[in-house]
Amino acid sequence: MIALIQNALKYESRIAVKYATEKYTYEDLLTASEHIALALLNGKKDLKEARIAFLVPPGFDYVKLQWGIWRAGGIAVPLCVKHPIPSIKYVLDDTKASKILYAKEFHEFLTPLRSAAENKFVDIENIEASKGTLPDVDPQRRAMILYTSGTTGNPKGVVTTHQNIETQITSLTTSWEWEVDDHILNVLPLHHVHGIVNVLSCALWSGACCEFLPKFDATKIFEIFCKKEVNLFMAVPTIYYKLIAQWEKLPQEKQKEISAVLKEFRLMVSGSAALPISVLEKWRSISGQTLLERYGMTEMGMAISNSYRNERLPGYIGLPLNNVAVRLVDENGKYVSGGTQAEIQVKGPNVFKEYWQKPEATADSFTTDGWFKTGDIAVFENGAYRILGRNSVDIIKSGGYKISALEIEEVLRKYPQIKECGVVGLPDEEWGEIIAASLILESEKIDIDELKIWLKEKLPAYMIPRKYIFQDDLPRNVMGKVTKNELKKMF
Ligand code: MCA
Ligand code: AMP
Repeated sequence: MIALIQNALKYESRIAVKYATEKYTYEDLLTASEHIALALLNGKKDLKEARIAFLVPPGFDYVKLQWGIWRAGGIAVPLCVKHPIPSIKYVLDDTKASKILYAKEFHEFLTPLRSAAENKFVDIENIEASKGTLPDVDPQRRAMILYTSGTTGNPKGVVTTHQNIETQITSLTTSWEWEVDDHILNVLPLHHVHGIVNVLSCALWSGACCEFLPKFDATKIFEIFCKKEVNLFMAVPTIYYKLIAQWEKLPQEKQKEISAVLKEFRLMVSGSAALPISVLEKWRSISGQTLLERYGMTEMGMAISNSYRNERLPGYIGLPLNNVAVRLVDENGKYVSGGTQAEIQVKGPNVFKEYWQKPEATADSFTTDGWFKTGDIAVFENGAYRILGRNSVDIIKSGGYKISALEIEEVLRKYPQIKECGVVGLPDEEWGEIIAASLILESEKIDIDELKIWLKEKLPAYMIPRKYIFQDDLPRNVMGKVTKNELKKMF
């Protein structure tokens, strides 16, 4: 049996999932996921790694589907509840999902896709009971596909096995000393590792409680915290920035109440993007908590982390987690020692299996001796790693999301009034980076509000450029390639 599910047998009567006033035990989760698994199998012995996509809001349904798919031997493909149809279609086509399980609220939204393959789409309320036995799923088998943007082509499906996920979970549950009595609030999207592995799966591995707040809302987060049940929180730096802004707006009495509650937390973690020292310090003054910053990637879960017990260095990501080997390698493939900046490379059972049906991209992302090339540039100094940036300007991190400038440019170029464009990320304290586009127009004028409406149908909201300039031509080098660092200066 999959270790995460086997583990749950130990905690049957404990609360696994909470959402508003709804509470579900581990026993509820085991029963509901078995029901889903048997229904998906529908008399078959094993789904044999069929890709099963699911589109449901964060909550008990999400977890029962994820576990049900795994228990039937399928590959779980979580879809983002905020993505527009073209992004959803891309994932369904790329994975060749054999079933798409969805919550009622998405029925209408999915109409354009459903009409072409009605029998693949299943409203989860209509899942019918079936009898049978569940397969024994080997830990080396593929478990999940999550999509990530890169510097070439379309987003790639990152395939992790049950073994990969188990290692990603246990390196965190041991390092951050997860306990059975922990109670975490999950406000993160559930199509990325941060929300799925670090928060949800670590909680469930530990017999702890994962409470969901499906939509980020600073006021509601503080309300939940003030009930004094939650003792753990993990988020991207933008969320801490927004919580600080919200706290600052409150009357003094309320501020005091919230600060007193926050001081009692066991642990607060930040990651997915660089944590500005200003945010770390402000949050410390509000909450008494020194955020634990860690570093990870969809392809490997978490690799490097500040210490749970010892001093946490602001601006640094810490040291490799247990079971994770890390080295710094320069552009000539030479291993560098302390003080020199170079690429982070990672090896270990946490590292993904492959990019879905992209053997060349998979091979390119590893060295010949099996190290995963992260593309992140770091330095080792003062006894810890510090991230300096990435080896590509075309990868933008905004609100913790990894975004490809090239993907946005490709869509912009399809707009009738746009002849050419260049997209960059500009430093921003709240979002990490904000997306900016330089447009070269076919016509004299363009209505940016109309362009944004058009873009919203094609791209997730977090990929829509927020700043625009208009140019006659983009800055280029002698080879004709757009010089993005020059372009950044022009904003
Ligand atoms: C939204 N808005 C933005 C952006 N996103 N503006 C600028 N830049 C952006 N990136 C604007 C919207 O247009 C809207 O403005 C307003 O903010 C609210 O939009 P909404 O979609 O409701 O945003 P939100 O819910 O407030 O989102 C903020 C967020 C979200 C909660 C910080 O970005 C988020 O959940 N980020 C986490 C992503 C994550 O989990 N990444 C982990 C992947 P208007 O009202 O004017 O239209 S990385 C990972 O997994 C690795 C392994 C790792 O290391 O963790
Ligand atoms: P994703 O592909 O969405 O999983 O994002 C992974 C990327 O997020 C990494 O390659 C880093 O560039 C970035 N990242 C994650 N954690 C941190 C951190 N603590 N500091 C700086 N960058 C980070």
